[in-house]
Amino acid sequence: MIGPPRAGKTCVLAALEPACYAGPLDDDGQLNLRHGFTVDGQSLLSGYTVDWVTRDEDPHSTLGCTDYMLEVTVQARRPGFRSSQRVTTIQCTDTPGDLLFPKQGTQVNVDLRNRLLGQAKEASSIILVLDSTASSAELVERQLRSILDSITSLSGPENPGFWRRLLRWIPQRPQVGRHVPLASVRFLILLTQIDKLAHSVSRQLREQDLDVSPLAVAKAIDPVALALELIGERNLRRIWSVMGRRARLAVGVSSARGFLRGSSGQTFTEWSAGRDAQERLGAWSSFGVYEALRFITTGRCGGPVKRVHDLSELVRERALPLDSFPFMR
Ligand SMILES: Nc1nc2c(ncn2[C@@H]2O[C@H](COP(=O)(O)OP(=O)(O)OP(=O)(O)O)[C@@H](O)[C@H]2O)c(=O)[nH]1
Ligand SMILES: [Mg+2]
Repeated sequence: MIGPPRAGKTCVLAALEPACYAGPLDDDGQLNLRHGFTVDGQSLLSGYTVDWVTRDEDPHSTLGCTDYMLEVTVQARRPGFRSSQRVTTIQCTDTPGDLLFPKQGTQVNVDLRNRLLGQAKEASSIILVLDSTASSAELVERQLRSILDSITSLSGPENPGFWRRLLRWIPQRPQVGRHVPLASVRFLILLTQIDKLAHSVSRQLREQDLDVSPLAVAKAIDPVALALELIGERNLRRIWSVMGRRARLAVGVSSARGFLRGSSGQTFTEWSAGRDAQERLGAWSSFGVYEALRFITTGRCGGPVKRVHDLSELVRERALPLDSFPFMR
């Protein structure tokens, strides 16, 4: 999990487990995700959740790389067949934002950065987390190219994968500057804190006598158009260009804070003010977090996570992703 500082990486991680128990999210009933933390991370992440949801206490900025083991059970139900279960264990690394995306002048721990890049090079999935309400275009433009160069370069992996080990036996030219496609089979660009953006759009619409709830706004946002807006066509194309032939790229919007389901569609933040811990915990449910985990585990897209099938989709046709809202037409 990589992304600029304060993008919301830790909050998304903390919301993964509760998101799996928030209700019947898979409409077609074919997949069901459950997961549990199997090692040290467990109490830490649920502690963050409780403090944040019940008392609005922010998690501290992540200082080092922290590994969590997630165990995801995928239940496939097909009519006429006995349901089958597949358990996927994911080692997930939460990273400090300023390790890969330092602001200018920030001292970076180079050893830790290189270790993380080595890990990203071998990762089956990469989630690039971006705050949908903050401009990270400059940081991404400054850093993304060198990150992608490092994780696709042929030279110097600490722990080379099978093909890279094999390639070493074949006499070859010096590998400096040579690149291979990204080893990851899934790349998700996750645009977080969408509750804040949806809330402000909903307010603007109300001023124009359009009554659209924040949840309805969040559901109508086109993730790819928003990503184009946030980091630009060039950066999305950079990511596309390093993907392997069978790898999948998806863009999603999410909110770890979430919305109230049902008719009001308020954001959790506006609803929870002045309410006690018990009430808050009962009502809290994230948005798009479950779908992000489902993509990482199964490659399946849906809801607020959209797959990018072709380079031609990464074109900034519209000035604003809001143009794609059905109620704006
Ligand atoms: N409203 C809202 N705020 C959020 C959401 N997710 C995160 N935040 C806020 O965003 C801030 C940063 O969240 P973190 O999860 O700590 O961000 P991070 O990417 O882990 O940051 P670093 O560890 O510093 O790299 C905190 O103040 C959170 O309260 C969300 O879905 N909605
Ligand atoms: Mg963090």
